[in-house]
Amino acid sequence: MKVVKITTFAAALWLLGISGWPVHAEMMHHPGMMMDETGMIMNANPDRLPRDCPQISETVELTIRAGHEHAKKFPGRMFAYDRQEWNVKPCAKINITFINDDHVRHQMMIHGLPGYLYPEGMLHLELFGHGQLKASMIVPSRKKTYLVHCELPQHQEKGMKAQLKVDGGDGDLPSIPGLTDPVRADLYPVDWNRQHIGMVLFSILIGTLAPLLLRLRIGKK
Ligand SMILES: [Cu+2]
Repeated sequence: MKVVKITTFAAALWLLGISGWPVHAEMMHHPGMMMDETGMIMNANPDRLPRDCPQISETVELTIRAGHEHAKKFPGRMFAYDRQEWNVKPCAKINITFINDDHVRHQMMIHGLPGYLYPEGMLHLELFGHGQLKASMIVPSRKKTYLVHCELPQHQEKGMKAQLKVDGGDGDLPSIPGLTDPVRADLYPVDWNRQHIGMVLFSILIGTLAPLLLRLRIGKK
């Protein structure tokens, strides 16, 4: 009986395949997930109110850009969002336009949201390359700071970290480029032995003398 069921299922799938049913061409819809060739949206919430919100307090249009270009102002960083912090009112509806200015994959994930509205507590936007996506969310009323980041390997460490504050937030997150210090800063201690001191003094001497000597030579000519 089981075999018959499986065979019927396989036949149905095959029929769908040959009938040209546009299963591949269109955006894939799963509960809470939308995906096409440009990117993916998980857990968007344009209309369900958080339990603590009697109504939407404000509607905010937010454009968030991601890419290498935005990291140029942060020495040593590789990727970043165009802004590192956003502030909204309690129970705000946020219409997000997420733009990837790079040709590599980037995500914009917001963590710590209530699980009954956002499975696993997150909103997940992802672009497989250059392009843009739109998704909406409604934040709860609680005064809170939410983590916004890209979870691709090393992207957060390389600068793709930001924070979304509701009602001013409940603090700052560490290691946000240009905004907050890391919990533990990398240390590069110098061993100040005789050799090192000698090298530094020698470099200063050369650096001071070389231009002078050069000027003298040019003067003679
Ligand atoms: Cu990224």
